[in-house]
Parts: sequence; structure tokens; C-alpha cells
Amino acid sequence: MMTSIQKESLVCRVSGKKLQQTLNLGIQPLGNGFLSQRDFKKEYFYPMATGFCSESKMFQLLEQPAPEKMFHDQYAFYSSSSRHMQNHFEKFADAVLESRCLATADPFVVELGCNDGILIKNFAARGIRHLGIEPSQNVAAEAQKHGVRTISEFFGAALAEKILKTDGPADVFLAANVMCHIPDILGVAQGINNLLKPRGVLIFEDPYLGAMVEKASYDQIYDEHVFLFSAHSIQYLFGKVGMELIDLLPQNTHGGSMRYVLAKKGIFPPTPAVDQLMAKEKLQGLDRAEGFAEFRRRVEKSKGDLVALLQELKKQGKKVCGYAATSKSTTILNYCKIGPDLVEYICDTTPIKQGKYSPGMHIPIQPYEHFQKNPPDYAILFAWNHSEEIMAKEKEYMARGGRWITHVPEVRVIA
Ligand code: DWN
Repeated sequence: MMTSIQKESLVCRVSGKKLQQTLNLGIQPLGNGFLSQRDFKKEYFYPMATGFCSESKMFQLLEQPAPEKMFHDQYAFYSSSSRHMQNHFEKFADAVLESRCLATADPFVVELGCNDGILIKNFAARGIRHLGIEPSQNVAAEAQKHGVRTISEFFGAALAEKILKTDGPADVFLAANVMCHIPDILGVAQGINNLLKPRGVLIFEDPYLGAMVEKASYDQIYDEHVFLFSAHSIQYLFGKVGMELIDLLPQNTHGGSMRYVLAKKGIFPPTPAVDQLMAKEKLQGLDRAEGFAEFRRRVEKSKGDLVALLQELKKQGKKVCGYAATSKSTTILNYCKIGPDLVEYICDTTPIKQGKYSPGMHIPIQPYEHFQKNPPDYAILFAWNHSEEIMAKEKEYMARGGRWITHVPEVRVIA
């Protein structure tokens, strides 16, 4: 076991002030570090805990593995693995076009972390000048197949300069489920501000801190998610580079996300949604470290309840599998110490994960067809954020008496 720990961040990555610990999820491997048996001995682990900064209001990991460990040419997550997400991003693109922020002479749209092109391909297909930035080469290659112009580099002020020289300033800068992955978020914010036209807008969405706290969905915390944002933290971060929130739109994706719309300060009047959400966050306690005490208690209870349920099912001789080898499942399995003795296998539709083992707890990952041929008595819904889509396609499993286990918002069996 390797525990190469980076001590870079017991202070806030944005304000530089000391962090207060909010949650400790123990020693964890990489969320997407699916591995072969021969690599068990050299598996990478690090201590995963979160902290809160009372100045920037940033909820963040105390320590995070180096980006190169997580995002590389074997990156295991392809955004288009969910049909629901494909529809979501088509609608996202339509909303950008309807907002008329691309209604300029020669519009230019940039997307950070475009993955397999799920969002930006909708602009490419309309012949709009665009650029996708995606450091993981394997998923970037997939985006190129969809006609997306991509570069495989990490974004910051230096890359912004380069793009300004080759393409000029951007009308719209997009990101989805990306910003929360970036430790040098201030450098990225600076780069975005530099790259945008004076009336350019930044539109991005990420899992929302308020939704995670409400649902006790602590599995949103893993190596890749260095931050879980709120309106408070986004306002502080972008305020540092001369930008401000002008709108907020809650999304039901990934278990509760927020779409943030920002522009340079003073250009567009903010909608009432900005003040409304800031007020709600204060009530929810998202603006102070003490506000996370109840969340911590619910997470600890969730662990106890899930382990007790699985042990009871084992005693009864029931067969339990995991449904979808999500990054989130890595957090749950390693925090609760759930291994192949309690969960026989995890099925997943992504070929790169199949035939491998889950990070840390080493549960075999089987192709989806294995689930159909060997249906369990109970399946833990690790992709609970896609539950509607999954329930719709698993009617036969349920009709035959198959049951689901979920931990959101509390551990329970769904018949
Ligand atoms: O931010 C991130 C989010 C957006 O996506 C990344 N850091 C990584 C990833 O997180 P995740 O792995 O928790 O994402 P999902 O979308 O909840 O899960 C995707 C996985 O689930 C894929 O491996 C495919 C699998 N899956 C499946 O096997 N059957 C998904 C669906 C919908 C299914 O029906």
C-alpha cells in the first residue's frame, strides 16, 4: 500500500486561511482507481477528510492526490454513460443559445473539462466556433470523434493567454462537473476572467453543497471533488478576480447540482435568485463550520446502518451486488469497509472498469450482462443520482422480486 500524502492544504486553497475539519472519511484510494489484481500491492491511498474556511466559505478536501494521478489517458469516467445526462446537456446547450450570449459577430465558446464532448458537441454540430479543453487524452479522443476541437492540457492563466493568441476572447466559458475538481481554482478563475470578452459569461454547474448536506450524500466527497461549492464560496472566489454571480439555477443532476452564471462585476444586474440562495444557505448553516455538525452525525449513522443491513442480509444468505461502479461508491465502500464478503460484485456498463476490481476494497467489477444473468436479491444503488433512469430499465429485476438498497437520504431498502 502506498500512502504518498501531499501536505499542501491544511489551509484554504482560495483564502490561504486555516481550515477547520468538518468530516473524516478515513484512508481512501482514488475514486476512479479501478485496478487489476497485479496492482493491489502498489495501490495508492491517502487520508480523506474535509475542512471549511470561515473566510472563503469553501468546503474542501484537506489533502488531495496530485491531478496527474487522477486524470490521465486511462481515466475511467465517460460522461455519456447516462442517457439522462445526454438529454440534460442538450438542454443546457439550448439554454445557452436561447440566452443570446452567443449572439455576437463571430461567437466563440470554450468548455473546460469537456470529457467525451457530451455538452460542447451540441455547439460543434451547429458550426459554432468552439474549443474543448480536456486533460484526460482517452476521453478527449472520444470528443474529437464527435467533431469537437479539443486540446489536452490543464487550464490556467498560461493556457488562457495561449487561447487568446490563437482564437481571441470567448463569449461563453462553460464547465460541467469540472470546476469542483480543480485545486488551483483561483488560477483557473483568473484565466477565465482573462479569456472572457467584456460582456462574456461563465456558466458552470457542479454538485451543490446544500444538496449534499440535505441528503447526507457524503459519497459526493472523493479525491476528484476537491471542493463542494455553495453560492457563498463561488461569490467569494470569483469576487477575487473581478467577477460576480448574476444568476443561479438549481439542477436535479448528480443528486442535486447548481448552475452558476457569472460575469465581470457591474456588467449585468444579478437576478433575485442570487440573494435568495445566499439567505437560504445562511439558514442551512453552509456559511460556517459549526453548520456541518448534524451532517457529520448523519454520515456516521449512515455508515452504521448500511453495515448492519449488509451483515444481516449475509446472515440470511442473501446475495447482494452493487449497481454501477461509480466514483461515489469508492467513498462508501472504503469508509464503511465493505468488501467482497458483503457485496459479491459490482456491475457497470463502462468497458474500461469491467474485469477490474473496485479501488481499495477490491470487489470484482462485472459487465452489466452479468447482473442480468446473475440477478442478486439486493442491489446497492451506487448510481442513486441516476435512479429514475435505472428504475425505468430494471422493471424486470424488480418484477422478479429484486430489491434496491440506497443510503440517500438514509439507509433503506426499496422493494
Ligand atoms: O464529477 C464526476 C461525475 C460527474 O461523474 C466525476 N468526477 C466522476 C463521475 O462520478 P460517478 O462515477 O460517481 O458518476 P455517475 O454518473 O454517478 O456514475 C457513472 C458510472 O455508473 C459509470 O461507470 C457508468 C455506470 N452506470 C451503469 O453502470 N449503469 C450508470 C448508469 C446510469 C447505468 O445505468
